[in-house]
Formats: sequence, C-alpha cells, structure tokens
Amino acid sequence: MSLFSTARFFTTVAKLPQLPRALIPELAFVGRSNAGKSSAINAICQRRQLARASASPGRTQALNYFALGPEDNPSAYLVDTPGYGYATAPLEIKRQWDGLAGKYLAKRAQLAAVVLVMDIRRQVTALDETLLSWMDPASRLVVIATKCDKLTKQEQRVALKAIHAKLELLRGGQNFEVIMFSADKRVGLDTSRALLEQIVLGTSLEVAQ
Ligand SMILES: Nc1nc2c(ncn2[C@@H]2O[C@H](COP(=O)(O)OP(=O)(O)O)[C@@H](O)[C@H]2O)c(=O)[nH]1
Ligand SMILES: [Mg+2]
Repeated sequence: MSLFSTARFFTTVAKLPQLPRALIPELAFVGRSNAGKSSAINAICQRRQLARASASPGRTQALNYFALGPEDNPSAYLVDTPGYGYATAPLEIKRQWDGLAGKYLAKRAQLAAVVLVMDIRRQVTALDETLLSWMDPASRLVVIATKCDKLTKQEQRVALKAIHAKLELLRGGQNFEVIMFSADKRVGLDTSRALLEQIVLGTSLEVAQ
C-alpha cells in the first residue's frame, strides 16, 4: 500500500504562527491556478476529493495539511498551497500568497521537497520562476509536468527537454527531478509516489534547524 493512500485532512493554516511544531517532513505542492495541482494530489493519493476542485480567486489563502502514514504517528505531511497567478486576482490576494505560502516556502525547516505542478504545455512561467526564487536552493524540487495526455509523444519529448533546460539554468543544474504526469490518463503516478516516499523516508529532521 502506498503511503499516499493513507492521506487524510489534518489542519488548515491561515497564519504562519499556526504552523504545526512537530518535526515531521513536509511535501509542499505548489502551482499556478488551473495547472492541475488538485487533480495531481487526488490521483497520487487515490482519492477523488481530497484536494478540492479549484477555489475561487476570492477564497482565503491558506495552507491545507494532510497527514500521511500511521494514524497516531504520521510519517509526513502533504501541504496543499493556494494556487497562484489568477489573472484577475486582486493585489491583496497576491500579498496574502506572498506573505503566507511565500514565507512558508522560504523558511520552513520541515520542508522535505517542493512539488511544483505545471501544465506541460505552459512550461516554466514567470510566476513559477518567482516562486522558485523564494525557495531555498538547497531544497529538493520535484516538478510534476501534468496534462501530458494533451501532447503527442514527440511533443512530450520536446516539452520535457525545454523544462529541463530552463530548470538547469534556474537551479544551477542541481537538486531537481521532472516527472511526466497525467491525472486523466494515469501517467507518472507510481513514479511520483515512489520518489516522494523515498524523499520523505530519507529526510532526517533531527539535524535540520
Ligand atoms: N487533460 C487533462 N486535464 C487535466 C489534468 N489534470 C487536471 N486537468 C484539468 O485541468 C483543470 C484544472 O485542474 P485542477 O486540478 O483543478 O487544477 P488546480 O487549479 O491546479 O488545482 C480541470 O479542468 C481539470 O479537469 C490532466 O492530467 N489531463
Ligand atoms: Mg486546486
């Protein structure tokens, strides 16, 4: 059984001081609105409605925590961050994102990996770049290039190559993996689960600060 099939809602964090104190590794899922983040989380966790369908731009910005592993002793948290980049989002929403999710990504010691969900057809956008610039460059980055069912095999190869090239530039060639994915056609699910599980198991927080 996959670690991810044990996922259950744990808590919602609307302000940084509410972040859980436990030294449990966290996998933060980020992505621009409509990239396919909720669908990817639901597919990986084999749940239809764990991460709810697209929130409206006006909705409160919050981090949603899901616990993974044994009921009384979770081995990891999956953290769903608000989608960013609504064309119509008011400045106030953008500030909230930067202030909560942005600070969380930059500072959270428990962060084992950032999982960036992107539409394989849109590539690494300027917004993704901003987000990557907040991340500690030493943190693991897993890119889920989703909706690959929308491309032919040849187009997939070209798109993956371009994503790799861009990330190598942005990250100095280090510490990232790209997984081709489709929630609809169930591509990359096992690869994602295996890699993320391995990252969680390999994260020791006793030495983290
Ligand atoms: N073709 C295709 N569509 C997808 C896939 N994943 C998500 N979508 C669609 O993309 C839209 C946004 O998905 P959602 O998961 O809500 O994105 P979020 O805003 O990033 O959470 C929805 O209409 C989904 O049905 C996929 O793998 N393939
Ligand atoms: Mg969503």
